[in-house]
Amino acid sequence: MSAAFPNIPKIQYEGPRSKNPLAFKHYDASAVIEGKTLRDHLRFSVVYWHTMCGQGADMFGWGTAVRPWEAGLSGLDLAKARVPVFFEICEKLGAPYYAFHDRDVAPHGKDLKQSNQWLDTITKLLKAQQKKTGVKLLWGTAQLFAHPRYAHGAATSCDANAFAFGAAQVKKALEVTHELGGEGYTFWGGREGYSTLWNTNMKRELEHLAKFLHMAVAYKKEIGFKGQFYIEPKPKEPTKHQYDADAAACLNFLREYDLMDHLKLNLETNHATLAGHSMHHELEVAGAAGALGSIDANTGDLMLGWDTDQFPTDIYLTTQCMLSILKYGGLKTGGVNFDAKVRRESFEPVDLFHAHIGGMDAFARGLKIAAAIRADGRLDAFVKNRYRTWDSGLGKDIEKGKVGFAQLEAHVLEHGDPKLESGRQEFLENLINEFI
Ligand code: XUL
Ligand code: CO
Repeated sequence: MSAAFPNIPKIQYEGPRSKNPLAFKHYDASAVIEGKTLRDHLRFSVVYWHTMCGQGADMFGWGTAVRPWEAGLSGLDLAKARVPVFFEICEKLGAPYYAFHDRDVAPHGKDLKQSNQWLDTITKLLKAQQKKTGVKLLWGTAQLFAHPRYAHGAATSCDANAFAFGAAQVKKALEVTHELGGEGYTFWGGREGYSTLWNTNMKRELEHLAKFLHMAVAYKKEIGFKGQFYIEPKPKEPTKHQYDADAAACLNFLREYDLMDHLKLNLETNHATLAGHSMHHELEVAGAAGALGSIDANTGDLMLGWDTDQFPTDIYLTTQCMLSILKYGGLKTGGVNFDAKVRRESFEPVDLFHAHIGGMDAFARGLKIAAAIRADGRLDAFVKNRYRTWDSGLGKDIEKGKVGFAQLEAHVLEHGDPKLESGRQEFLENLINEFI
């Protein structure tokens, strides 16, 4: 094991009374809930781009992060030095998975050939570390947004040559993800959107995006990659309007272009709130469509209107996430992937541990609370009862398609107004608070 964190031991579960900041208070990986260990429910994943590459820079200032293992290194040497440190973090946290972009693990080369060679070099190191630590790849992805060639987007670029470059990059990223035994592959729009409609042919761009994804589906088959494809909704940033704006927009796009069988959604909290939704809403939209795949676990700051990618610590949020996830049968190929970064002011290496421990504990609590709410049964019973007029008689006939407008009119003429009941929002909020 590398010595990047000689003073940080493997993080242990010490229970809710522990005052040790480097211990889990709630995440007991081997404890069992609803017949499954917490480890298998939550499938925690650490991201390479924030945890390893994040420097704490923002638009007003350069990086603040103190990362002793990076001293004096750059380019491929820096990329090599980061690999064992990253796996040390995952292993000490007991996180079973990780996720990366091609260009976080290896640098941009002078051309595609060199970039691919460097990626191959790093892939070997990643593979060796996976073997050594047992940490597995949740999903891979390609970074199609940082380089100037993607100024107009990649799959939705006005320039077919940029589209081609993006495709070549995804081809390689798929190969590498396959090589590393990745359980999935994520498409996030990057710059797939527009900044002004004056210069944009939206219909053409959407068709190109669909073409791009169909090519990826074909290539996946060609190389025998069995992992799950995900699309990650985000409404804005960096473009004014991203095409994969929210769960509903993604589902509509997938249906329109015959891609529903091939992609599920990877939902991210901060993206949901930027879209004017709660994460709970997005999870329910995806779940109802049978397309809930994975989550990028983070949170925004509601006082700030951008993607702050903070670690999730709000127990209401994690409870809502876990209620929806349990309701739709749990995460299968997906995981709770911390697409989150420490604050610019939290520049010491140990902050990376505090951040992940907090997120893991918050999700463990959310899971326990969600399971307790389900075991109690009052919430489910309330919702079931609320819809009881659909379980028999008229409601059942409507659901079964047995009646039309004429019969419904006859029903109203005979029975008059419905006798509605309260939605009991406050009662239910109090009920949830019994468990938090
Ligand atoms: C950007 C974002 C990405 C994706 C992967 O907001 O969430 O990091 O998760 O490209
Ligand atoms: Co994300």
